[in-house]
Order: sequence, then C-alpha cells, then structure tokens
Amino acid sequence: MSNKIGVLVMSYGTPQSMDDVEAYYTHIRRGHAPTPEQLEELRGRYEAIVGGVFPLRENTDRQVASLQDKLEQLAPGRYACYQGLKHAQPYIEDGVQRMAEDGITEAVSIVLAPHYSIMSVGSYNKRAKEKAAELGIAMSCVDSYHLHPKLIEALTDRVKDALRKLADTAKHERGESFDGRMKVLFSAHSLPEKIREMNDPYERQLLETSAAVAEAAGVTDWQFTWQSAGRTREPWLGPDVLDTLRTLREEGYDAALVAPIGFVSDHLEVLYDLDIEAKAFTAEIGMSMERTAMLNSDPFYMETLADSVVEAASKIGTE
Ligand code: FEC
Repeated sequence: MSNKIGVLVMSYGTPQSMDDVEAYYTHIRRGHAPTPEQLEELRGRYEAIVGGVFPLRENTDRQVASLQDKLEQLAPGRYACYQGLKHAQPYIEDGVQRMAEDGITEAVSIVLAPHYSIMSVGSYNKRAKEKAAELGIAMSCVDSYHLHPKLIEALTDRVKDALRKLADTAKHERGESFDGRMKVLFSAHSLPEKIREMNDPYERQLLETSAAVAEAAGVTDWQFTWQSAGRTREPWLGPDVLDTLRTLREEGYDAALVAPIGFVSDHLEVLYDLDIEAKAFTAEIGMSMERTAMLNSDPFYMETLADSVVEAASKIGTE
C-alpha cells in the first residue's frame, strides 16, 4: 500500500503515428470506423500541421511532468501523477490501473481542459471514477478551474502579447488603411446543441473566462465564438469562427485576434483549424488575423492545476 495520493491527469489523446489515425478516429466515433473519405480527410489535416507528427502527445507528457514537479515543490513526496487519455493509449482506465498496481488507494482526477461539460470533462471523470471504484481507489474529481486567478493571468498575458503582434501584422499588411480597430474572439470547441437542454455549464463557464480575461486585458471589443464543430448530422453550437470572421469583415473590421481559451495545448484543433484554415480564410477576405499562444506548460497554468489538485485531495472520501 502506498501513502501517496495518485493524480490522474487526463487529456484528449492523439494518434501514436499516421498508421494509428484510423484506430484513433474509430475510438472517437465510439467504435464506428470512419469512411475512407473521412479517414483521408483527417490524415490530410495531420499531414498539414507538421508533416504527420502529433504535438499533443509531447505537450501532454510535458504538462504531466511539470505538474508533478509543481506538486513536489508544494508537498514533497505526497503526490504521484499518472496519465490517462480519452481516445488513445494510455487510456484513462490504464492510468487508474497503474495507480492500483503501485498500491495507491486515494486519488484525484483532473482534465487538461478548464471548462466543464457533461460531454467533455464529465465523461473523462465518469470513466476515471468507475475504474477507480472497481479497483478500490477513493477518487475525488476536479470538475473545472475556469476562473482560477493564475489561469486568468496566464491567458491575459497571452492576449496582451498577441494584440501587440496583431497591431504590427495589420500595420504591415494594411499600411495606412489600418484604423487600429481589432476584435478579440474568444473561442472553444463546439458541442452538439443538445447540451443546452441539459442545463450544461460549458457555455456559461466559457463566457465567464472570456469576460474575466477581457476585463483584465482592458479589452472592450470582444465576442465569443465556437470552432472545430464535429462532422455529424446533428446541429452543433454556433456561430463557427469562420462565419464570425466573415460577419466581422462585413461590419468593417480588418483585424481579429483569436484566443482559443477552451484549449490548453498546441494541437490539431488550433494548428489546423485556426492557423491554417482560419488564416487562409482571413487572407481570402482581406483581413489580418493572429491567435494567442497556447498555455502548454506555462508555470501559472501548472499552479492552477496544482492548487485544484490540492483542493480536491482535501475532499477524498467525502463525496
Ligand atoms: O491534436 C490532436 O490529435 C487531437 C486534437 C483534438 C482535441 C479535441 C478536443 C475536444 N474535442 C471535443 C469534442 C468532440 C466531439 C467530437 C469530436 C471529434 C473529434 C475528431 C478529432 C478531434 N475531435 Fe474533439 N478534439 C480533437 C480532435 N470532438 C480528430 C474527429 C473528426 C472531427 O470531427 O474533426 C465528435 C465525436 C463524434 O463523432 O461523435 C463531441 C471537446 C474538446 C475540448 C475538451 C477536451 O480537450 O476534452 C469538447 C484537443
């Protein structure tokens, strides 16, 4: 038996290699294999971002190691971090299994995504809790940390930096015609519209983070928009970032900063959907665009995670 508290750090997961994309996509689609066209389309997006490598894997590894270091500083010898991925190995259940093999009996789970939806963080925590119960581990779950002061500070710094960069880009691209007006678009992964009927906090939490960051950065001209909607028949939350950019152009804006606050890492949904797709779209409609840098292993983000873990640890066995 171990006296350490296990910390299950969960993330979306990404394929191990190009050969693994089909299995990964099939897992996302709950066991339904994609059509050959869908598979080619997804492989094409991975090829386009960095020639078929998968930055999310290395970023998650680094985030888990950095959180371990931060917890070690706060409470030497008290916590042991384990990784669990939603759609790739090591799966969430594998992470819990490893804890059990190391004799862990008390644990915390946390997701590398700040906002709670029953369809996102809720489903990670459900899988973690079920496996923990099966193996006799008492587990307390972190649901969200979207207003943690250190998270807001880290995001605010990124918005301020990117606004300076956007002003330079716009002056360079537009010269005299740039009037200095820039819209900040906070964005997050869309979900099916049906979450609204479930009284899901996702949308509210995203707006709260956006408002807090805008206020701290002194930004008054901002709005929230969705991105990366799934390719299914049901309606997804909108407007999508591309529609929003088009509307802004029609309203006379010629510069926009996209701040994808729903994500914490460089990965496909940022490197393709924003850096390639949205960038090409803004170039086509004659608009300047930049996006904020991702948090990755930012020290303030690690402090946010560590504080949330310590708070959840104090509740183990009480839920
Ligand atoms: O870089 C990478 O390899 C992985 C990037 C990636 C992240 C991510 C985050 C979220 N997703 C969320 C919800 C959904 C729902 C569906 C869905 C589908 C996909 C597909 C790919 C994909 N997601 Fe994702 N998501 C990432 C990648 N996602 C690839 C499949 C092809 C496509 O639609 O583009 C629809 C599932 C279905 O078909 O039923 C729903 C949410 C997040 C943010 C929170 C989190 O990180 O968990 C929510 C990163």
